[in-house]
Amino acid sequence: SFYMQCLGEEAIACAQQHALRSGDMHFPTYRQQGLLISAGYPLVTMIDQVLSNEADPLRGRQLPIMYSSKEYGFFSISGNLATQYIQAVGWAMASALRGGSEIASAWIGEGASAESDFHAALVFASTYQAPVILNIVNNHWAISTPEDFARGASATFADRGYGFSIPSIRVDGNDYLAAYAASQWAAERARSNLGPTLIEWVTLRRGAHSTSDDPSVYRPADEAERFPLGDPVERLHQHLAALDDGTGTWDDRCRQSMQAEIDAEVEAAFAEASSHGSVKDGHTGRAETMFDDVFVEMPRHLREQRDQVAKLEGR
Ligand SMILES: Cc1ncc(C[n+]2csc(CCOP(=O)(O)OP(=O)(O)O)c2C)c(N)n1
Repeated sequence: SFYMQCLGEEAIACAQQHALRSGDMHFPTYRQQGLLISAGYPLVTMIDQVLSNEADPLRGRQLPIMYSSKEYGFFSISGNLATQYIQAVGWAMASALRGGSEIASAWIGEGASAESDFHAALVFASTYQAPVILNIVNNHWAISTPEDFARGASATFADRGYGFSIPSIRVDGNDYLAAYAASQWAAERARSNLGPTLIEWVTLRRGAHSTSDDPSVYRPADEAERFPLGDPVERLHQHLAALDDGTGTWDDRCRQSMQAEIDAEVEAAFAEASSHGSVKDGHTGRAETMFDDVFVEMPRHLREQRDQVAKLEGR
């Protein structure tokens, strides 16, 4: 029913996932599905949620693309943007207070960085030297609003960190190796008690904002071709091809066969998830499950309502 792509910004989340460890926690927006995919979270389960079928792990309580997996270090996505920042900083402060080595990673788009939660989070991150990575994904668009609107008088989004004495850098987000190296550096700083690091990732949203958006009405059709940082997948291919010493470790043939393998994997995952049904054919979670997981001990009146729903549905 609804989907949001990360086309053109895949390198950032995919690379950062490999710089963090099990036990760390990401506080993502809807545009970091790469964190889950590169951590090996099952594609079938992601598609189950997109189809809102009976196997949806969140049982229809979230928007289709708002995943949640504590086990994979992926905090439940909130539709209220910028909340991720204060939650991540609070989580990182708690980790430090416990004497733990786990770090947090906060995610925000450049548009949402104009929210007051962003600035409140930076005050606390700086004051308490919280072990957190503060990611700003500057993909140049906040739906139809260009990035310079949210940036205002600042030269860059990274500049915002300096006012809080937070080390802040701007990184080519379409270079997978740079995304990995910068993430590793920031993670290492957090783990060594050197506090927060702010990273502005420069990239481009190549697709629509969401399936409800039509970018052709507000931006040029050839923007992606003209973007100087290119495409992250193409650039990773070029990095790998440059390492090939003629023995065929990575060339166009390898790329084609890997592409075919991945296409087949996605198609198979889609077929498997579709076999669990979808919201369209009525194979959704049972209505009475809406009462589960809310109270440790469910109050009597809710137990009664749950039983009434089950009865109405013939169970
Ligand atoms: C607090 C809040 N305000 C407004 C919205 C509506 N909204 C959803 S996405 C979006 C644009 C966000 O742009 P940006 O932060 O640049 O992230 P991007 O979508 O480009 O990844 C807006 C305004 C929201 N979800 N939450």
